[in-house]
Amino acid sequence: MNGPGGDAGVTAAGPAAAGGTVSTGAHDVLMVVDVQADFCPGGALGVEGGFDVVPVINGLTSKFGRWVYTRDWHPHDHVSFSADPEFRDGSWPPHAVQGTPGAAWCAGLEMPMNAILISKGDDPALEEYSGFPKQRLDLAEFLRLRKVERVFIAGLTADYCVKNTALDACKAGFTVFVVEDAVRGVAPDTTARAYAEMRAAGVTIIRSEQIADSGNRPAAAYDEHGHPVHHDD
Ligand code: VGL
Ligand code: ZN
Repeated sequence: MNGPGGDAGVTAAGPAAAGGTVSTGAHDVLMVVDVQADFCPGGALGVEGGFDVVPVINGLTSKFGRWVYTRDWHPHDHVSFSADPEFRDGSWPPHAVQGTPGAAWCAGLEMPMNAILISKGDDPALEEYSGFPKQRLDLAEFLRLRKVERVFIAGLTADYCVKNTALDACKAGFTVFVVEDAVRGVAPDTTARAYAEMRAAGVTIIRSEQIADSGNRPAAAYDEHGHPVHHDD
């Protein structure tokens, strides 16, 4: 083996950025960000092409052994909601309200049974774009303890939650990939700036067809009796 996931020395900004292949393996996680009805066409904050990410993401899940799915999960009186929304940071229409159809997953999104679910934005007073929310579970530490080294990010929206998730993943020390054909943004200008910011932070932008599967998977966390297994490596 020659690096995380068993790929032959492919690292961030290396061959992958140049169009090469990245092989996923035991030290990788797929993070699927906010693929919810309200961010898809017809939803309160629907983005162009939002539905198109669903089949791409569904095609990626089998190439990973760990998955985190995040969802925006706002109370009805969330601080970001405006009666006269400008569709920018701090001025959104009510969206992804807990328990409403708009907060449900986009039609057709598949989810592995043992995916981790992160709900965020549920404090009325706090905006929480990132899938590494500062409250409660320390997701970065959770992933580190499970030997995760690389985070592959897909979902909605490029300019807000995907961007903030990718930047936080970088800050937490992970090698970060954003799968651009599995991502859509709110607006072209903010999306272009988001990609520039992510690149500057060290994120590698790739396409789903560059992602191959080494077949390596994380070691089992439980034995056949359902008891936790402790691995030293
Ligand atoms: C998002 C705007 C407001 C997102 C969430 O998921 O990117 N965007 N809330
Ligand atoms: Zn939101």
